[in-house]
Amino acid sequence: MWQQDELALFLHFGVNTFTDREWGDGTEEPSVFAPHTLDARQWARVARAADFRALILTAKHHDGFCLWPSATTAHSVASSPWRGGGGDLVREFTDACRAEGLRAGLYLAPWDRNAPSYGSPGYSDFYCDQLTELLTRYGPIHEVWFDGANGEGPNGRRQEYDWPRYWGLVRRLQPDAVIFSDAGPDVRWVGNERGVAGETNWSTVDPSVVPFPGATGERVMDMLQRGDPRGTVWRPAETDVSIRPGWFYHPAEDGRVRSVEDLVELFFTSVGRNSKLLLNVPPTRDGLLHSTDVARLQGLRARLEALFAENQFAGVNQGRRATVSVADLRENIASGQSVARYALEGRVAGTWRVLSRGTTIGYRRLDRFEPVSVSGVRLTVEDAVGEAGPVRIALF
Ligand code: FUL
Repeated sequence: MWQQDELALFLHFGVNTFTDREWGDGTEEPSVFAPHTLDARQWARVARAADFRALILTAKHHDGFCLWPSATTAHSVASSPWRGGGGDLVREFTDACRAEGLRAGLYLAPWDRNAPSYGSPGYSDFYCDQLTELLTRYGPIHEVWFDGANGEGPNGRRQEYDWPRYWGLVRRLQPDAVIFSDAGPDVRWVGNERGVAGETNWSTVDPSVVPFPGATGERVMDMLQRGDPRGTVWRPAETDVSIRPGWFYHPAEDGRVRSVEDLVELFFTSVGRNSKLLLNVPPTRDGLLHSTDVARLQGLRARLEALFAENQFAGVNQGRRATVSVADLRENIASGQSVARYALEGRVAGTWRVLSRGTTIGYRRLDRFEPVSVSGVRLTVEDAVGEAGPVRIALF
């Protein structure tokens, strides 16, 4: 289900939105947080209209400012002028998601540049208390997003994160939540923030190569990007990327929102490569998604609907001709992933011609080629791990 959702919306929002920064340093006055016309329903409505199925909000970023009234710190919306200090954005967000029939997810940065305890064992207690609030007050949380970033806190110390404890807590409080972090345990990072999954992308990984979130090195990045067919655990890749240059809203970037063509390209390099796309669309200082971003999301939806309007596969294989330029291939991932190399051929003027070649398929593989008139199509699995099951083919 997580992967079938295909599209999720990432919302970076907080004090950075008002200070025009990407990483706050934790000294921001809560008074800067004043999104006067904030409407989380608008976020969810826009997401739903664009066919996104889930949303993930930065409940706390590295600046430590909490978007909910946390008992763990005064550094939160409760100390801000928003809703007279009585607001709870996590509540408004989760309510809005549910009202629109969408799944709600939360990001809680472990790296906290405000918490005085950061860099000492006590911080893990503090962090777990925050997680507990988020996972017990707001109903079902679909995904918990753990950022591996591990910088210095207010007293110059780094924190040793206790991942098994954090993940264990999520398991206990929200057993159905999907846990994201660099290396899993449930879903993995795709290894870059450019929106590009590996051409070869296995949903399985070797966990020993990525021993902890934030681990770096060529082998680690390669494992995140491509997975491993001999991998022992199922951890499909999530592709997180922003619709703007930054993760947070900056007025100076209003002219640099990704074009519809660019978003379609992202769809092909993420969803079309066996990955889920987590697209960041940051709310503005008004607390709304910007009209340009909204128009681009609508444009993406319209383009995808037009592109995938009518599957030509059955028709051409029963003798009709059709001009096609996109192939949509799918394995039944309920029984795993096995195709390691394939060739897709079309019957063109009586002879078989290769339309596309590739390695992995997985949940979904999208290939584009020059428009060609075909009267039949066939797929050859040239290499597989174990026994390859049936591959569903659609042509557009
Ligand atoms: C990174 C963070 O440092 C960025 O600010 C952003 O939140 C991105 C999604 O993850 O690790």
